[in-house]
Amino acid sequence: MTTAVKRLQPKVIITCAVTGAIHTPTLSDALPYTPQDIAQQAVEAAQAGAAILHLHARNPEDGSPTGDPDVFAQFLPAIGERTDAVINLTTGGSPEMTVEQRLAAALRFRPEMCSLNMGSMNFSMHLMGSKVKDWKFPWEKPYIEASEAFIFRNTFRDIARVLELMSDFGTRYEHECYDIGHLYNLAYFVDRGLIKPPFFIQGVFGILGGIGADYDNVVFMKRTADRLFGSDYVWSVLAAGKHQMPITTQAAMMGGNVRVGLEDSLFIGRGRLASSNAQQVGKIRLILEELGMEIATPDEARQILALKGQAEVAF
Ligand code: KMH
Ligand code: ZN
Repeated sequence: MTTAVKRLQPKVIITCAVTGAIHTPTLSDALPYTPQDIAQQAVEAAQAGAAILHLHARNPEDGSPTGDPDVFAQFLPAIGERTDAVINLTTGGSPEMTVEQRLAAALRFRPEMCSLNMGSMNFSMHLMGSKVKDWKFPWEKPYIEASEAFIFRNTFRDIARVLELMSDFGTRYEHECYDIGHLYNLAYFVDRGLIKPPFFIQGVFGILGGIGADYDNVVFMKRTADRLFGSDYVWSVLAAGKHQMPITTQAAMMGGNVRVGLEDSLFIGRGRLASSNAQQVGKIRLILEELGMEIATPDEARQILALKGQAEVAF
């Protein structure tokens, strides 16, 4: 333990968010949406170094987001058979889903992890795709445009409900915090004993409606989390679009973990679309290893995050 980086964090956990609900098929041919493609890209991302796979489902015919557990069932077993990566299911879903729809897959499959969004907010992607003339599917343009009026609902009661409904399953959370206030919402639940350490905070930077992807903001969020939670939390960062690689690299340099994947950015470099999720995982892995950091295996991530283990899921 001679370097500052090693003192702060021996291994870095890479999460890959494989498809999400923000981007649409026209924006990138690489965005997976059939169960086969989601499974294949997830497995390849794990092989490239992702210890955690954050997963959404999409309708196989047109790539529109869905929370239907029957669609998740078409790719979860295939991923579980082919990799030992930690499966983390979304409970954020998409703008068009109710909180119940967002939770359905996590309730059925009882994964090792699920996301838990820590506050309500504007969440807009209406600036995306302004240059697109021909959309592959009719749902895409209205979906993107409607997000200008979207409120991403995560009230205290909603969060409490997720915690209550998931409490018997031993699932732990990726606490998505899109602004400093969301850390205080998390502290509210920690103070009431409803969330136990070590909890995994995913700082989200650069969503229109959330905190901006600025280096000062990353420092501010980390300092606030340190003040509120001391050593009770494990920190990770994602950043949207072109900010993905610089901001996640900064977070890792500060002792944090990182999330990449086509859910968060479709790009691999300036103006260059990524060819796959694995390409982004490979890039951040290379950057971190060149900086002298080591990448956590799935079992090391399980240990760091006190997860229940792959044998305890229901798929
Ligand atoms: N798309 C990310 C910015 C969720 O799935 O719960 C947020 C997200 C939400 O990952
Ligand atoms: Zn997500």
